[in-house]
Amino acid sequence: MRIRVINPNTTQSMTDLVEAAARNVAGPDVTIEAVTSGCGPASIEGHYDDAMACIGLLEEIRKGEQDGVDAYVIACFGDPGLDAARELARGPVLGIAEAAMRAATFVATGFSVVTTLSRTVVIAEHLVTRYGVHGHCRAVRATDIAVLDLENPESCAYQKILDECRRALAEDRCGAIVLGCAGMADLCERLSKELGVPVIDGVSAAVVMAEALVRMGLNTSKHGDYARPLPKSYQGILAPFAPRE
Ligand code: 2AL
Repeated sequence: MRIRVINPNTTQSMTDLVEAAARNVAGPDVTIEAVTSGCGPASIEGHYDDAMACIGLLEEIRKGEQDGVDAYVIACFGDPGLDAARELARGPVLGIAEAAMRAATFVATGFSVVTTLSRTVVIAEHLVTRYGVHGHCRAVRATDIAVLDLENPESCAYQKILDECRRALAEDRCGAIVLGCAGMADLCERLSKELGVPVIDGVSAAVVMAEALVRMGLNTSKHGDYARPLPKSYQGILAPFAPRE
């Protein structure tokens, strides 16, 4: 089974981190193919970045369909382009925010999300509404660490995230923590041990769930709105992305 894990930002070091997390949970017969978007923002931390990242992401889905990939993971907590990706793909496509939030509901009645910059909080809150988990999500908390600073030891990212998780557990009545960025995947195990509660990394959750769906023989429905995009002409710089027969 081939699962393509797409980092929709253009930072290769983040793809490497995500790839390691994905390989760590994948079953023995699963090949993880981690790819970095070929165009777009270096990190995704706002609505504009989110929108601009979709083209590169969808291009990777298009290539994956030509290559016969079985399932995809979109490794960014805004789940950019998720519905559009599902229109293009035959197999399942999982976003890490959706996978992490749903995983959290199996192990706690309430979870809090601990994410990067404050400006990304609304994006996660919109996803909570979209996925219908507002009855489970107690809070979305920012650490004010920029995505690319997660890799910078001088940002003290681990300590800031640990402190925010502790505040969430003390103040939010949550039993689990959802990590609000793919770049936090490498911190998950350590945080979980130190906090003594389930800490959910969306990359791991999405890989395991994608694998389960493929094993169940479930593909993305092509009946209705996830049917292939209708062929038509696109103008200007988007002309090459026009859907074809
Ligand atoms: C993310 C993420 O997972 N990757 C990225 O570039 N931005 N999410 C976030 N909340 O900052």
